[in-house]
Amino acid sequence: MTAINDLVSYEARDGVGVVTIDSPPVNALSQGVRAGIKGGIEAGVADNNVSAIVLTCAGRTFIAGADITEFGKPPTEPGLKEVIGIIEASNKPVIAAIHGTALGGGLETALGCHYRVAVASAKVGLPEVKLGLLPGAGGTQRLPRVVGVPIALDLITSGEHVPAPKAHKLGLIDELVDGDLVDGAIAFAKKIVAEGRPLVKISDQNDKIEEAKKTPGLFDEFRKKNARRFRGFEAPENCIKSIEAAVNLPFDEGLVRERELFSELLAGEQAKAQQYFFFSERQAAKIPDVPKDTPLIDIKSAGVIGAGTMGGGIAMNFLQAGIPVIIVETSQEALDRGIEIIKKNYAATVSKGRLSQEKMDKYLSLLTGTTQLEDIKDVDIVIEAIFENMEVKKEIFGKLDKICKQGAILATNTSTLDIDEIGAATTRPEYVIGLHFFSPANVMKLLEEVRTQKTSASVMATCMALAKKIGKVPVMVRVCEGFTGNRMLAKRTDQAQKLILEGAKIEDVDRVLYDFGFPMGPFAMGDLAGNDVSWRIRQGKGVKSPVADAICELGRFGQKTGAGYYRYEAGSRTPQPDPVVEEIIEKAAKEAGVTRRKITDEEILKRCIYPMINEAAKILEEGMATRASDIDVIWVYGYGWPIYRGGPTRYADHIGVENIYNDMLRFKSALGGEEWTPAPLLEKLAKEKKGFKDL
Ligand code: T1G
Repeated sequence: MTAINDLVSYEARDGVGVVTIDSPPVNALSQGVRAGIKGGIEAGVADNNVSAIVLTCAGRTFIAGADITEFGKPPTEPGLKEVIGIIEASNKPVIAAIHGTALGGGLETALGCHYRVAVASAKVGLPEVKLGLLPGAGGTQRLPRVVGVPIALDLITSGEHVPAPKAHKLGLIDELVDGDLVDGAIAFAKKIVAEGRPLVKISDQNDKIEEAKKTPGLFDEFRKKNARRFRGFEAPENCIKSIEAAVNLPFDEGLVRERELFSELLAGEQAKAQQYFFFSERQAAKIPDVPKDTPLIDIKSAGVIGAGTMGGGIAMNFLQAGIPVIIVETSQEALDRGIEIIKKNYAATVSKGRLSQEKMDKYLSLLTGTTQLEDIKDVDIVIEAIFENMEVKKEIFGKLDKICKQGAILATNTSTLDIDEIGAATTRPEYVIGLHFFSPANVMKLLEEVRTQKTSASVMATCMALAKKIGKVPVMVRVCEGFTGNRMLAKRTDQAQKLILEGAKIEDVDRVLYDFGFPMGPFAMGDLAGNDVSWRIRQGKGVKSPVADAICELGRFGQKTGAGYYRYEAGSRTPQPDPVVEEIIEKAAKEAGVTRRKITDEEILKRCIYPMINEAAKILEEGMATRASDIDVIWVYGYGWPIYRGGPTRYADHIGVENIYNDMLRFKSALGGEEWTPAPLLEKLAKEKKGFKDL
């Protein structure tokens, strides 16, 4: 074994040169790794004792991509394209041996090899688009030459990971290896040498390119078909353009065009925001006062209390992770209804071809319904998802405390109530935690985890790990009114209500936030989620909201009643402005003595977003969230904040905290209202000309 450098080694084994990369955690293509690969390949080419070369990785995975931590720094030699060129130019076959995830530059490196083998558990993909980029080392030129342009368009603009068996069918992987990967790769190398198989250079293969030339309209059709999905993003369009270059230009010119389109994205704000978000999401998993090696509680079964919309969605997450669920309702009728909704949700996914009937049956086989609370006595975790009422919750937690085995975690899905108070209703407050799912609970990725003063480190560590297991992104916050997400949402909601009283049209407020990048504006969202949900919460707190209350008093709960802030034609979900609501608003404005006026889009946007940012500063000052970036993760995954803007605090830094501070003072003098008093932290950052990133 020869060390090429401290990250890459070379060894001749049985007539085959084996180049091994060992650069934890994911063998990312740092400068050292690139230099090591170059040296290793050159060693193999020069070694007269070998007739082929295998490129493989130690540790958990094949190369997982370029080293994202190097982005934004001056490029260093050798560049990845140069390294891939050396591999492809080798006069001996180079075989990539893939395990784990060959992603981005990792797959591009493998595509520069003459052959690729993989274990069945491996996955391959070009996820650069998720970082606001495109595959910048030949991926947009080579992948279409292997799988064809239509599939390459899907894979590159989605960034999805392709399991090795499917990649094998697509021709991306030449052979699936059973047993030891390197042994299998060496055997494969010897086989192709013995058979005299050619050095397959993907860059020379043009049949799939010629195929694409027969349907020139395919690119614009793809654009139209995905317009909604790509809305607001810059990277997908550049991905498409780069693949178009693969069809319209010779390979080498296509590489040049790819680099131009890549560089455009790399220099842009969206790529910086999405790369920031990539690390923010991973940072959120770390809780400063919960050591990495904190012992976890083994979660083998779950109980869900309440089979309503939230309870059913929560149960589905566990079923899909293979965790049996006992779901409890107060009556057989409510239980049957809840389980029927779960079945319908799965059946709908099966009918769309996104879930097999076999998997649906498997999930449902793990579900047990009961009206007897005692039946959950042996589960490892209970998630309560019942009516948002403190007395009801305290009563149920008192019962759970008596029924559930010692060591079981007792979680509540409450979105507004004090979890310290709920925990105090038990003799095990250290096992009580908030697991705040977002509706629809089986779809939204965010899981806002709420620690009380007493929640133990082990329970927190367990629930953070459990979140990942059930496909959620967890963020740990502390107990305050609305926790972190809804506490900030309340500020946006408050401003939206004031804006329509003061003269902004409902559809204008929604349009401005939709154009900002949210999936929908606050009024359309209310109509979708049901305006009665927040109405009941306001009633519980004795809080008035003139327009929102007025429409609910008319039974205008939204889409489910055919009318809310908008009206909906029968069978349609398209919001239509409704003169009835305009009259309600004008009447409320008159009663409130508000003089209505034209309000600009700019004012709408700033008044909806800046109070949220101000609230984020208060949340951080109070220690309710650990990091500014945690708040960004909450808003991207919980509320659809456009990921290409990074999140509220990232956006604040982009706009400039000082500018936000000054605008708040202007709104304060123009509109009055405590919401325009800058938080002390916001003022401090502004005065010091700093941002949330400097915290
Ligand atoms: N660069 C640097 N660090 C990375 C990294 C990368 N590409 N990928 C992961 N890490 C770190 C991560 O921050 C974490 O660090 C640790 O590895 C474990 O990651 C030229 C330009 C591979 C599927 O987009 O999708 O190639 O927190 O917690 O859940 O065209 O990481 O432990 O200190 O996510 O098991 C394209 C990104 C890059 C893949 C593993 N590649 N990574 O997931 O572990 S751009 C990607 C992932 C590119 C070329 C272009 C995942 C994973 P720490 P983790 P995981």
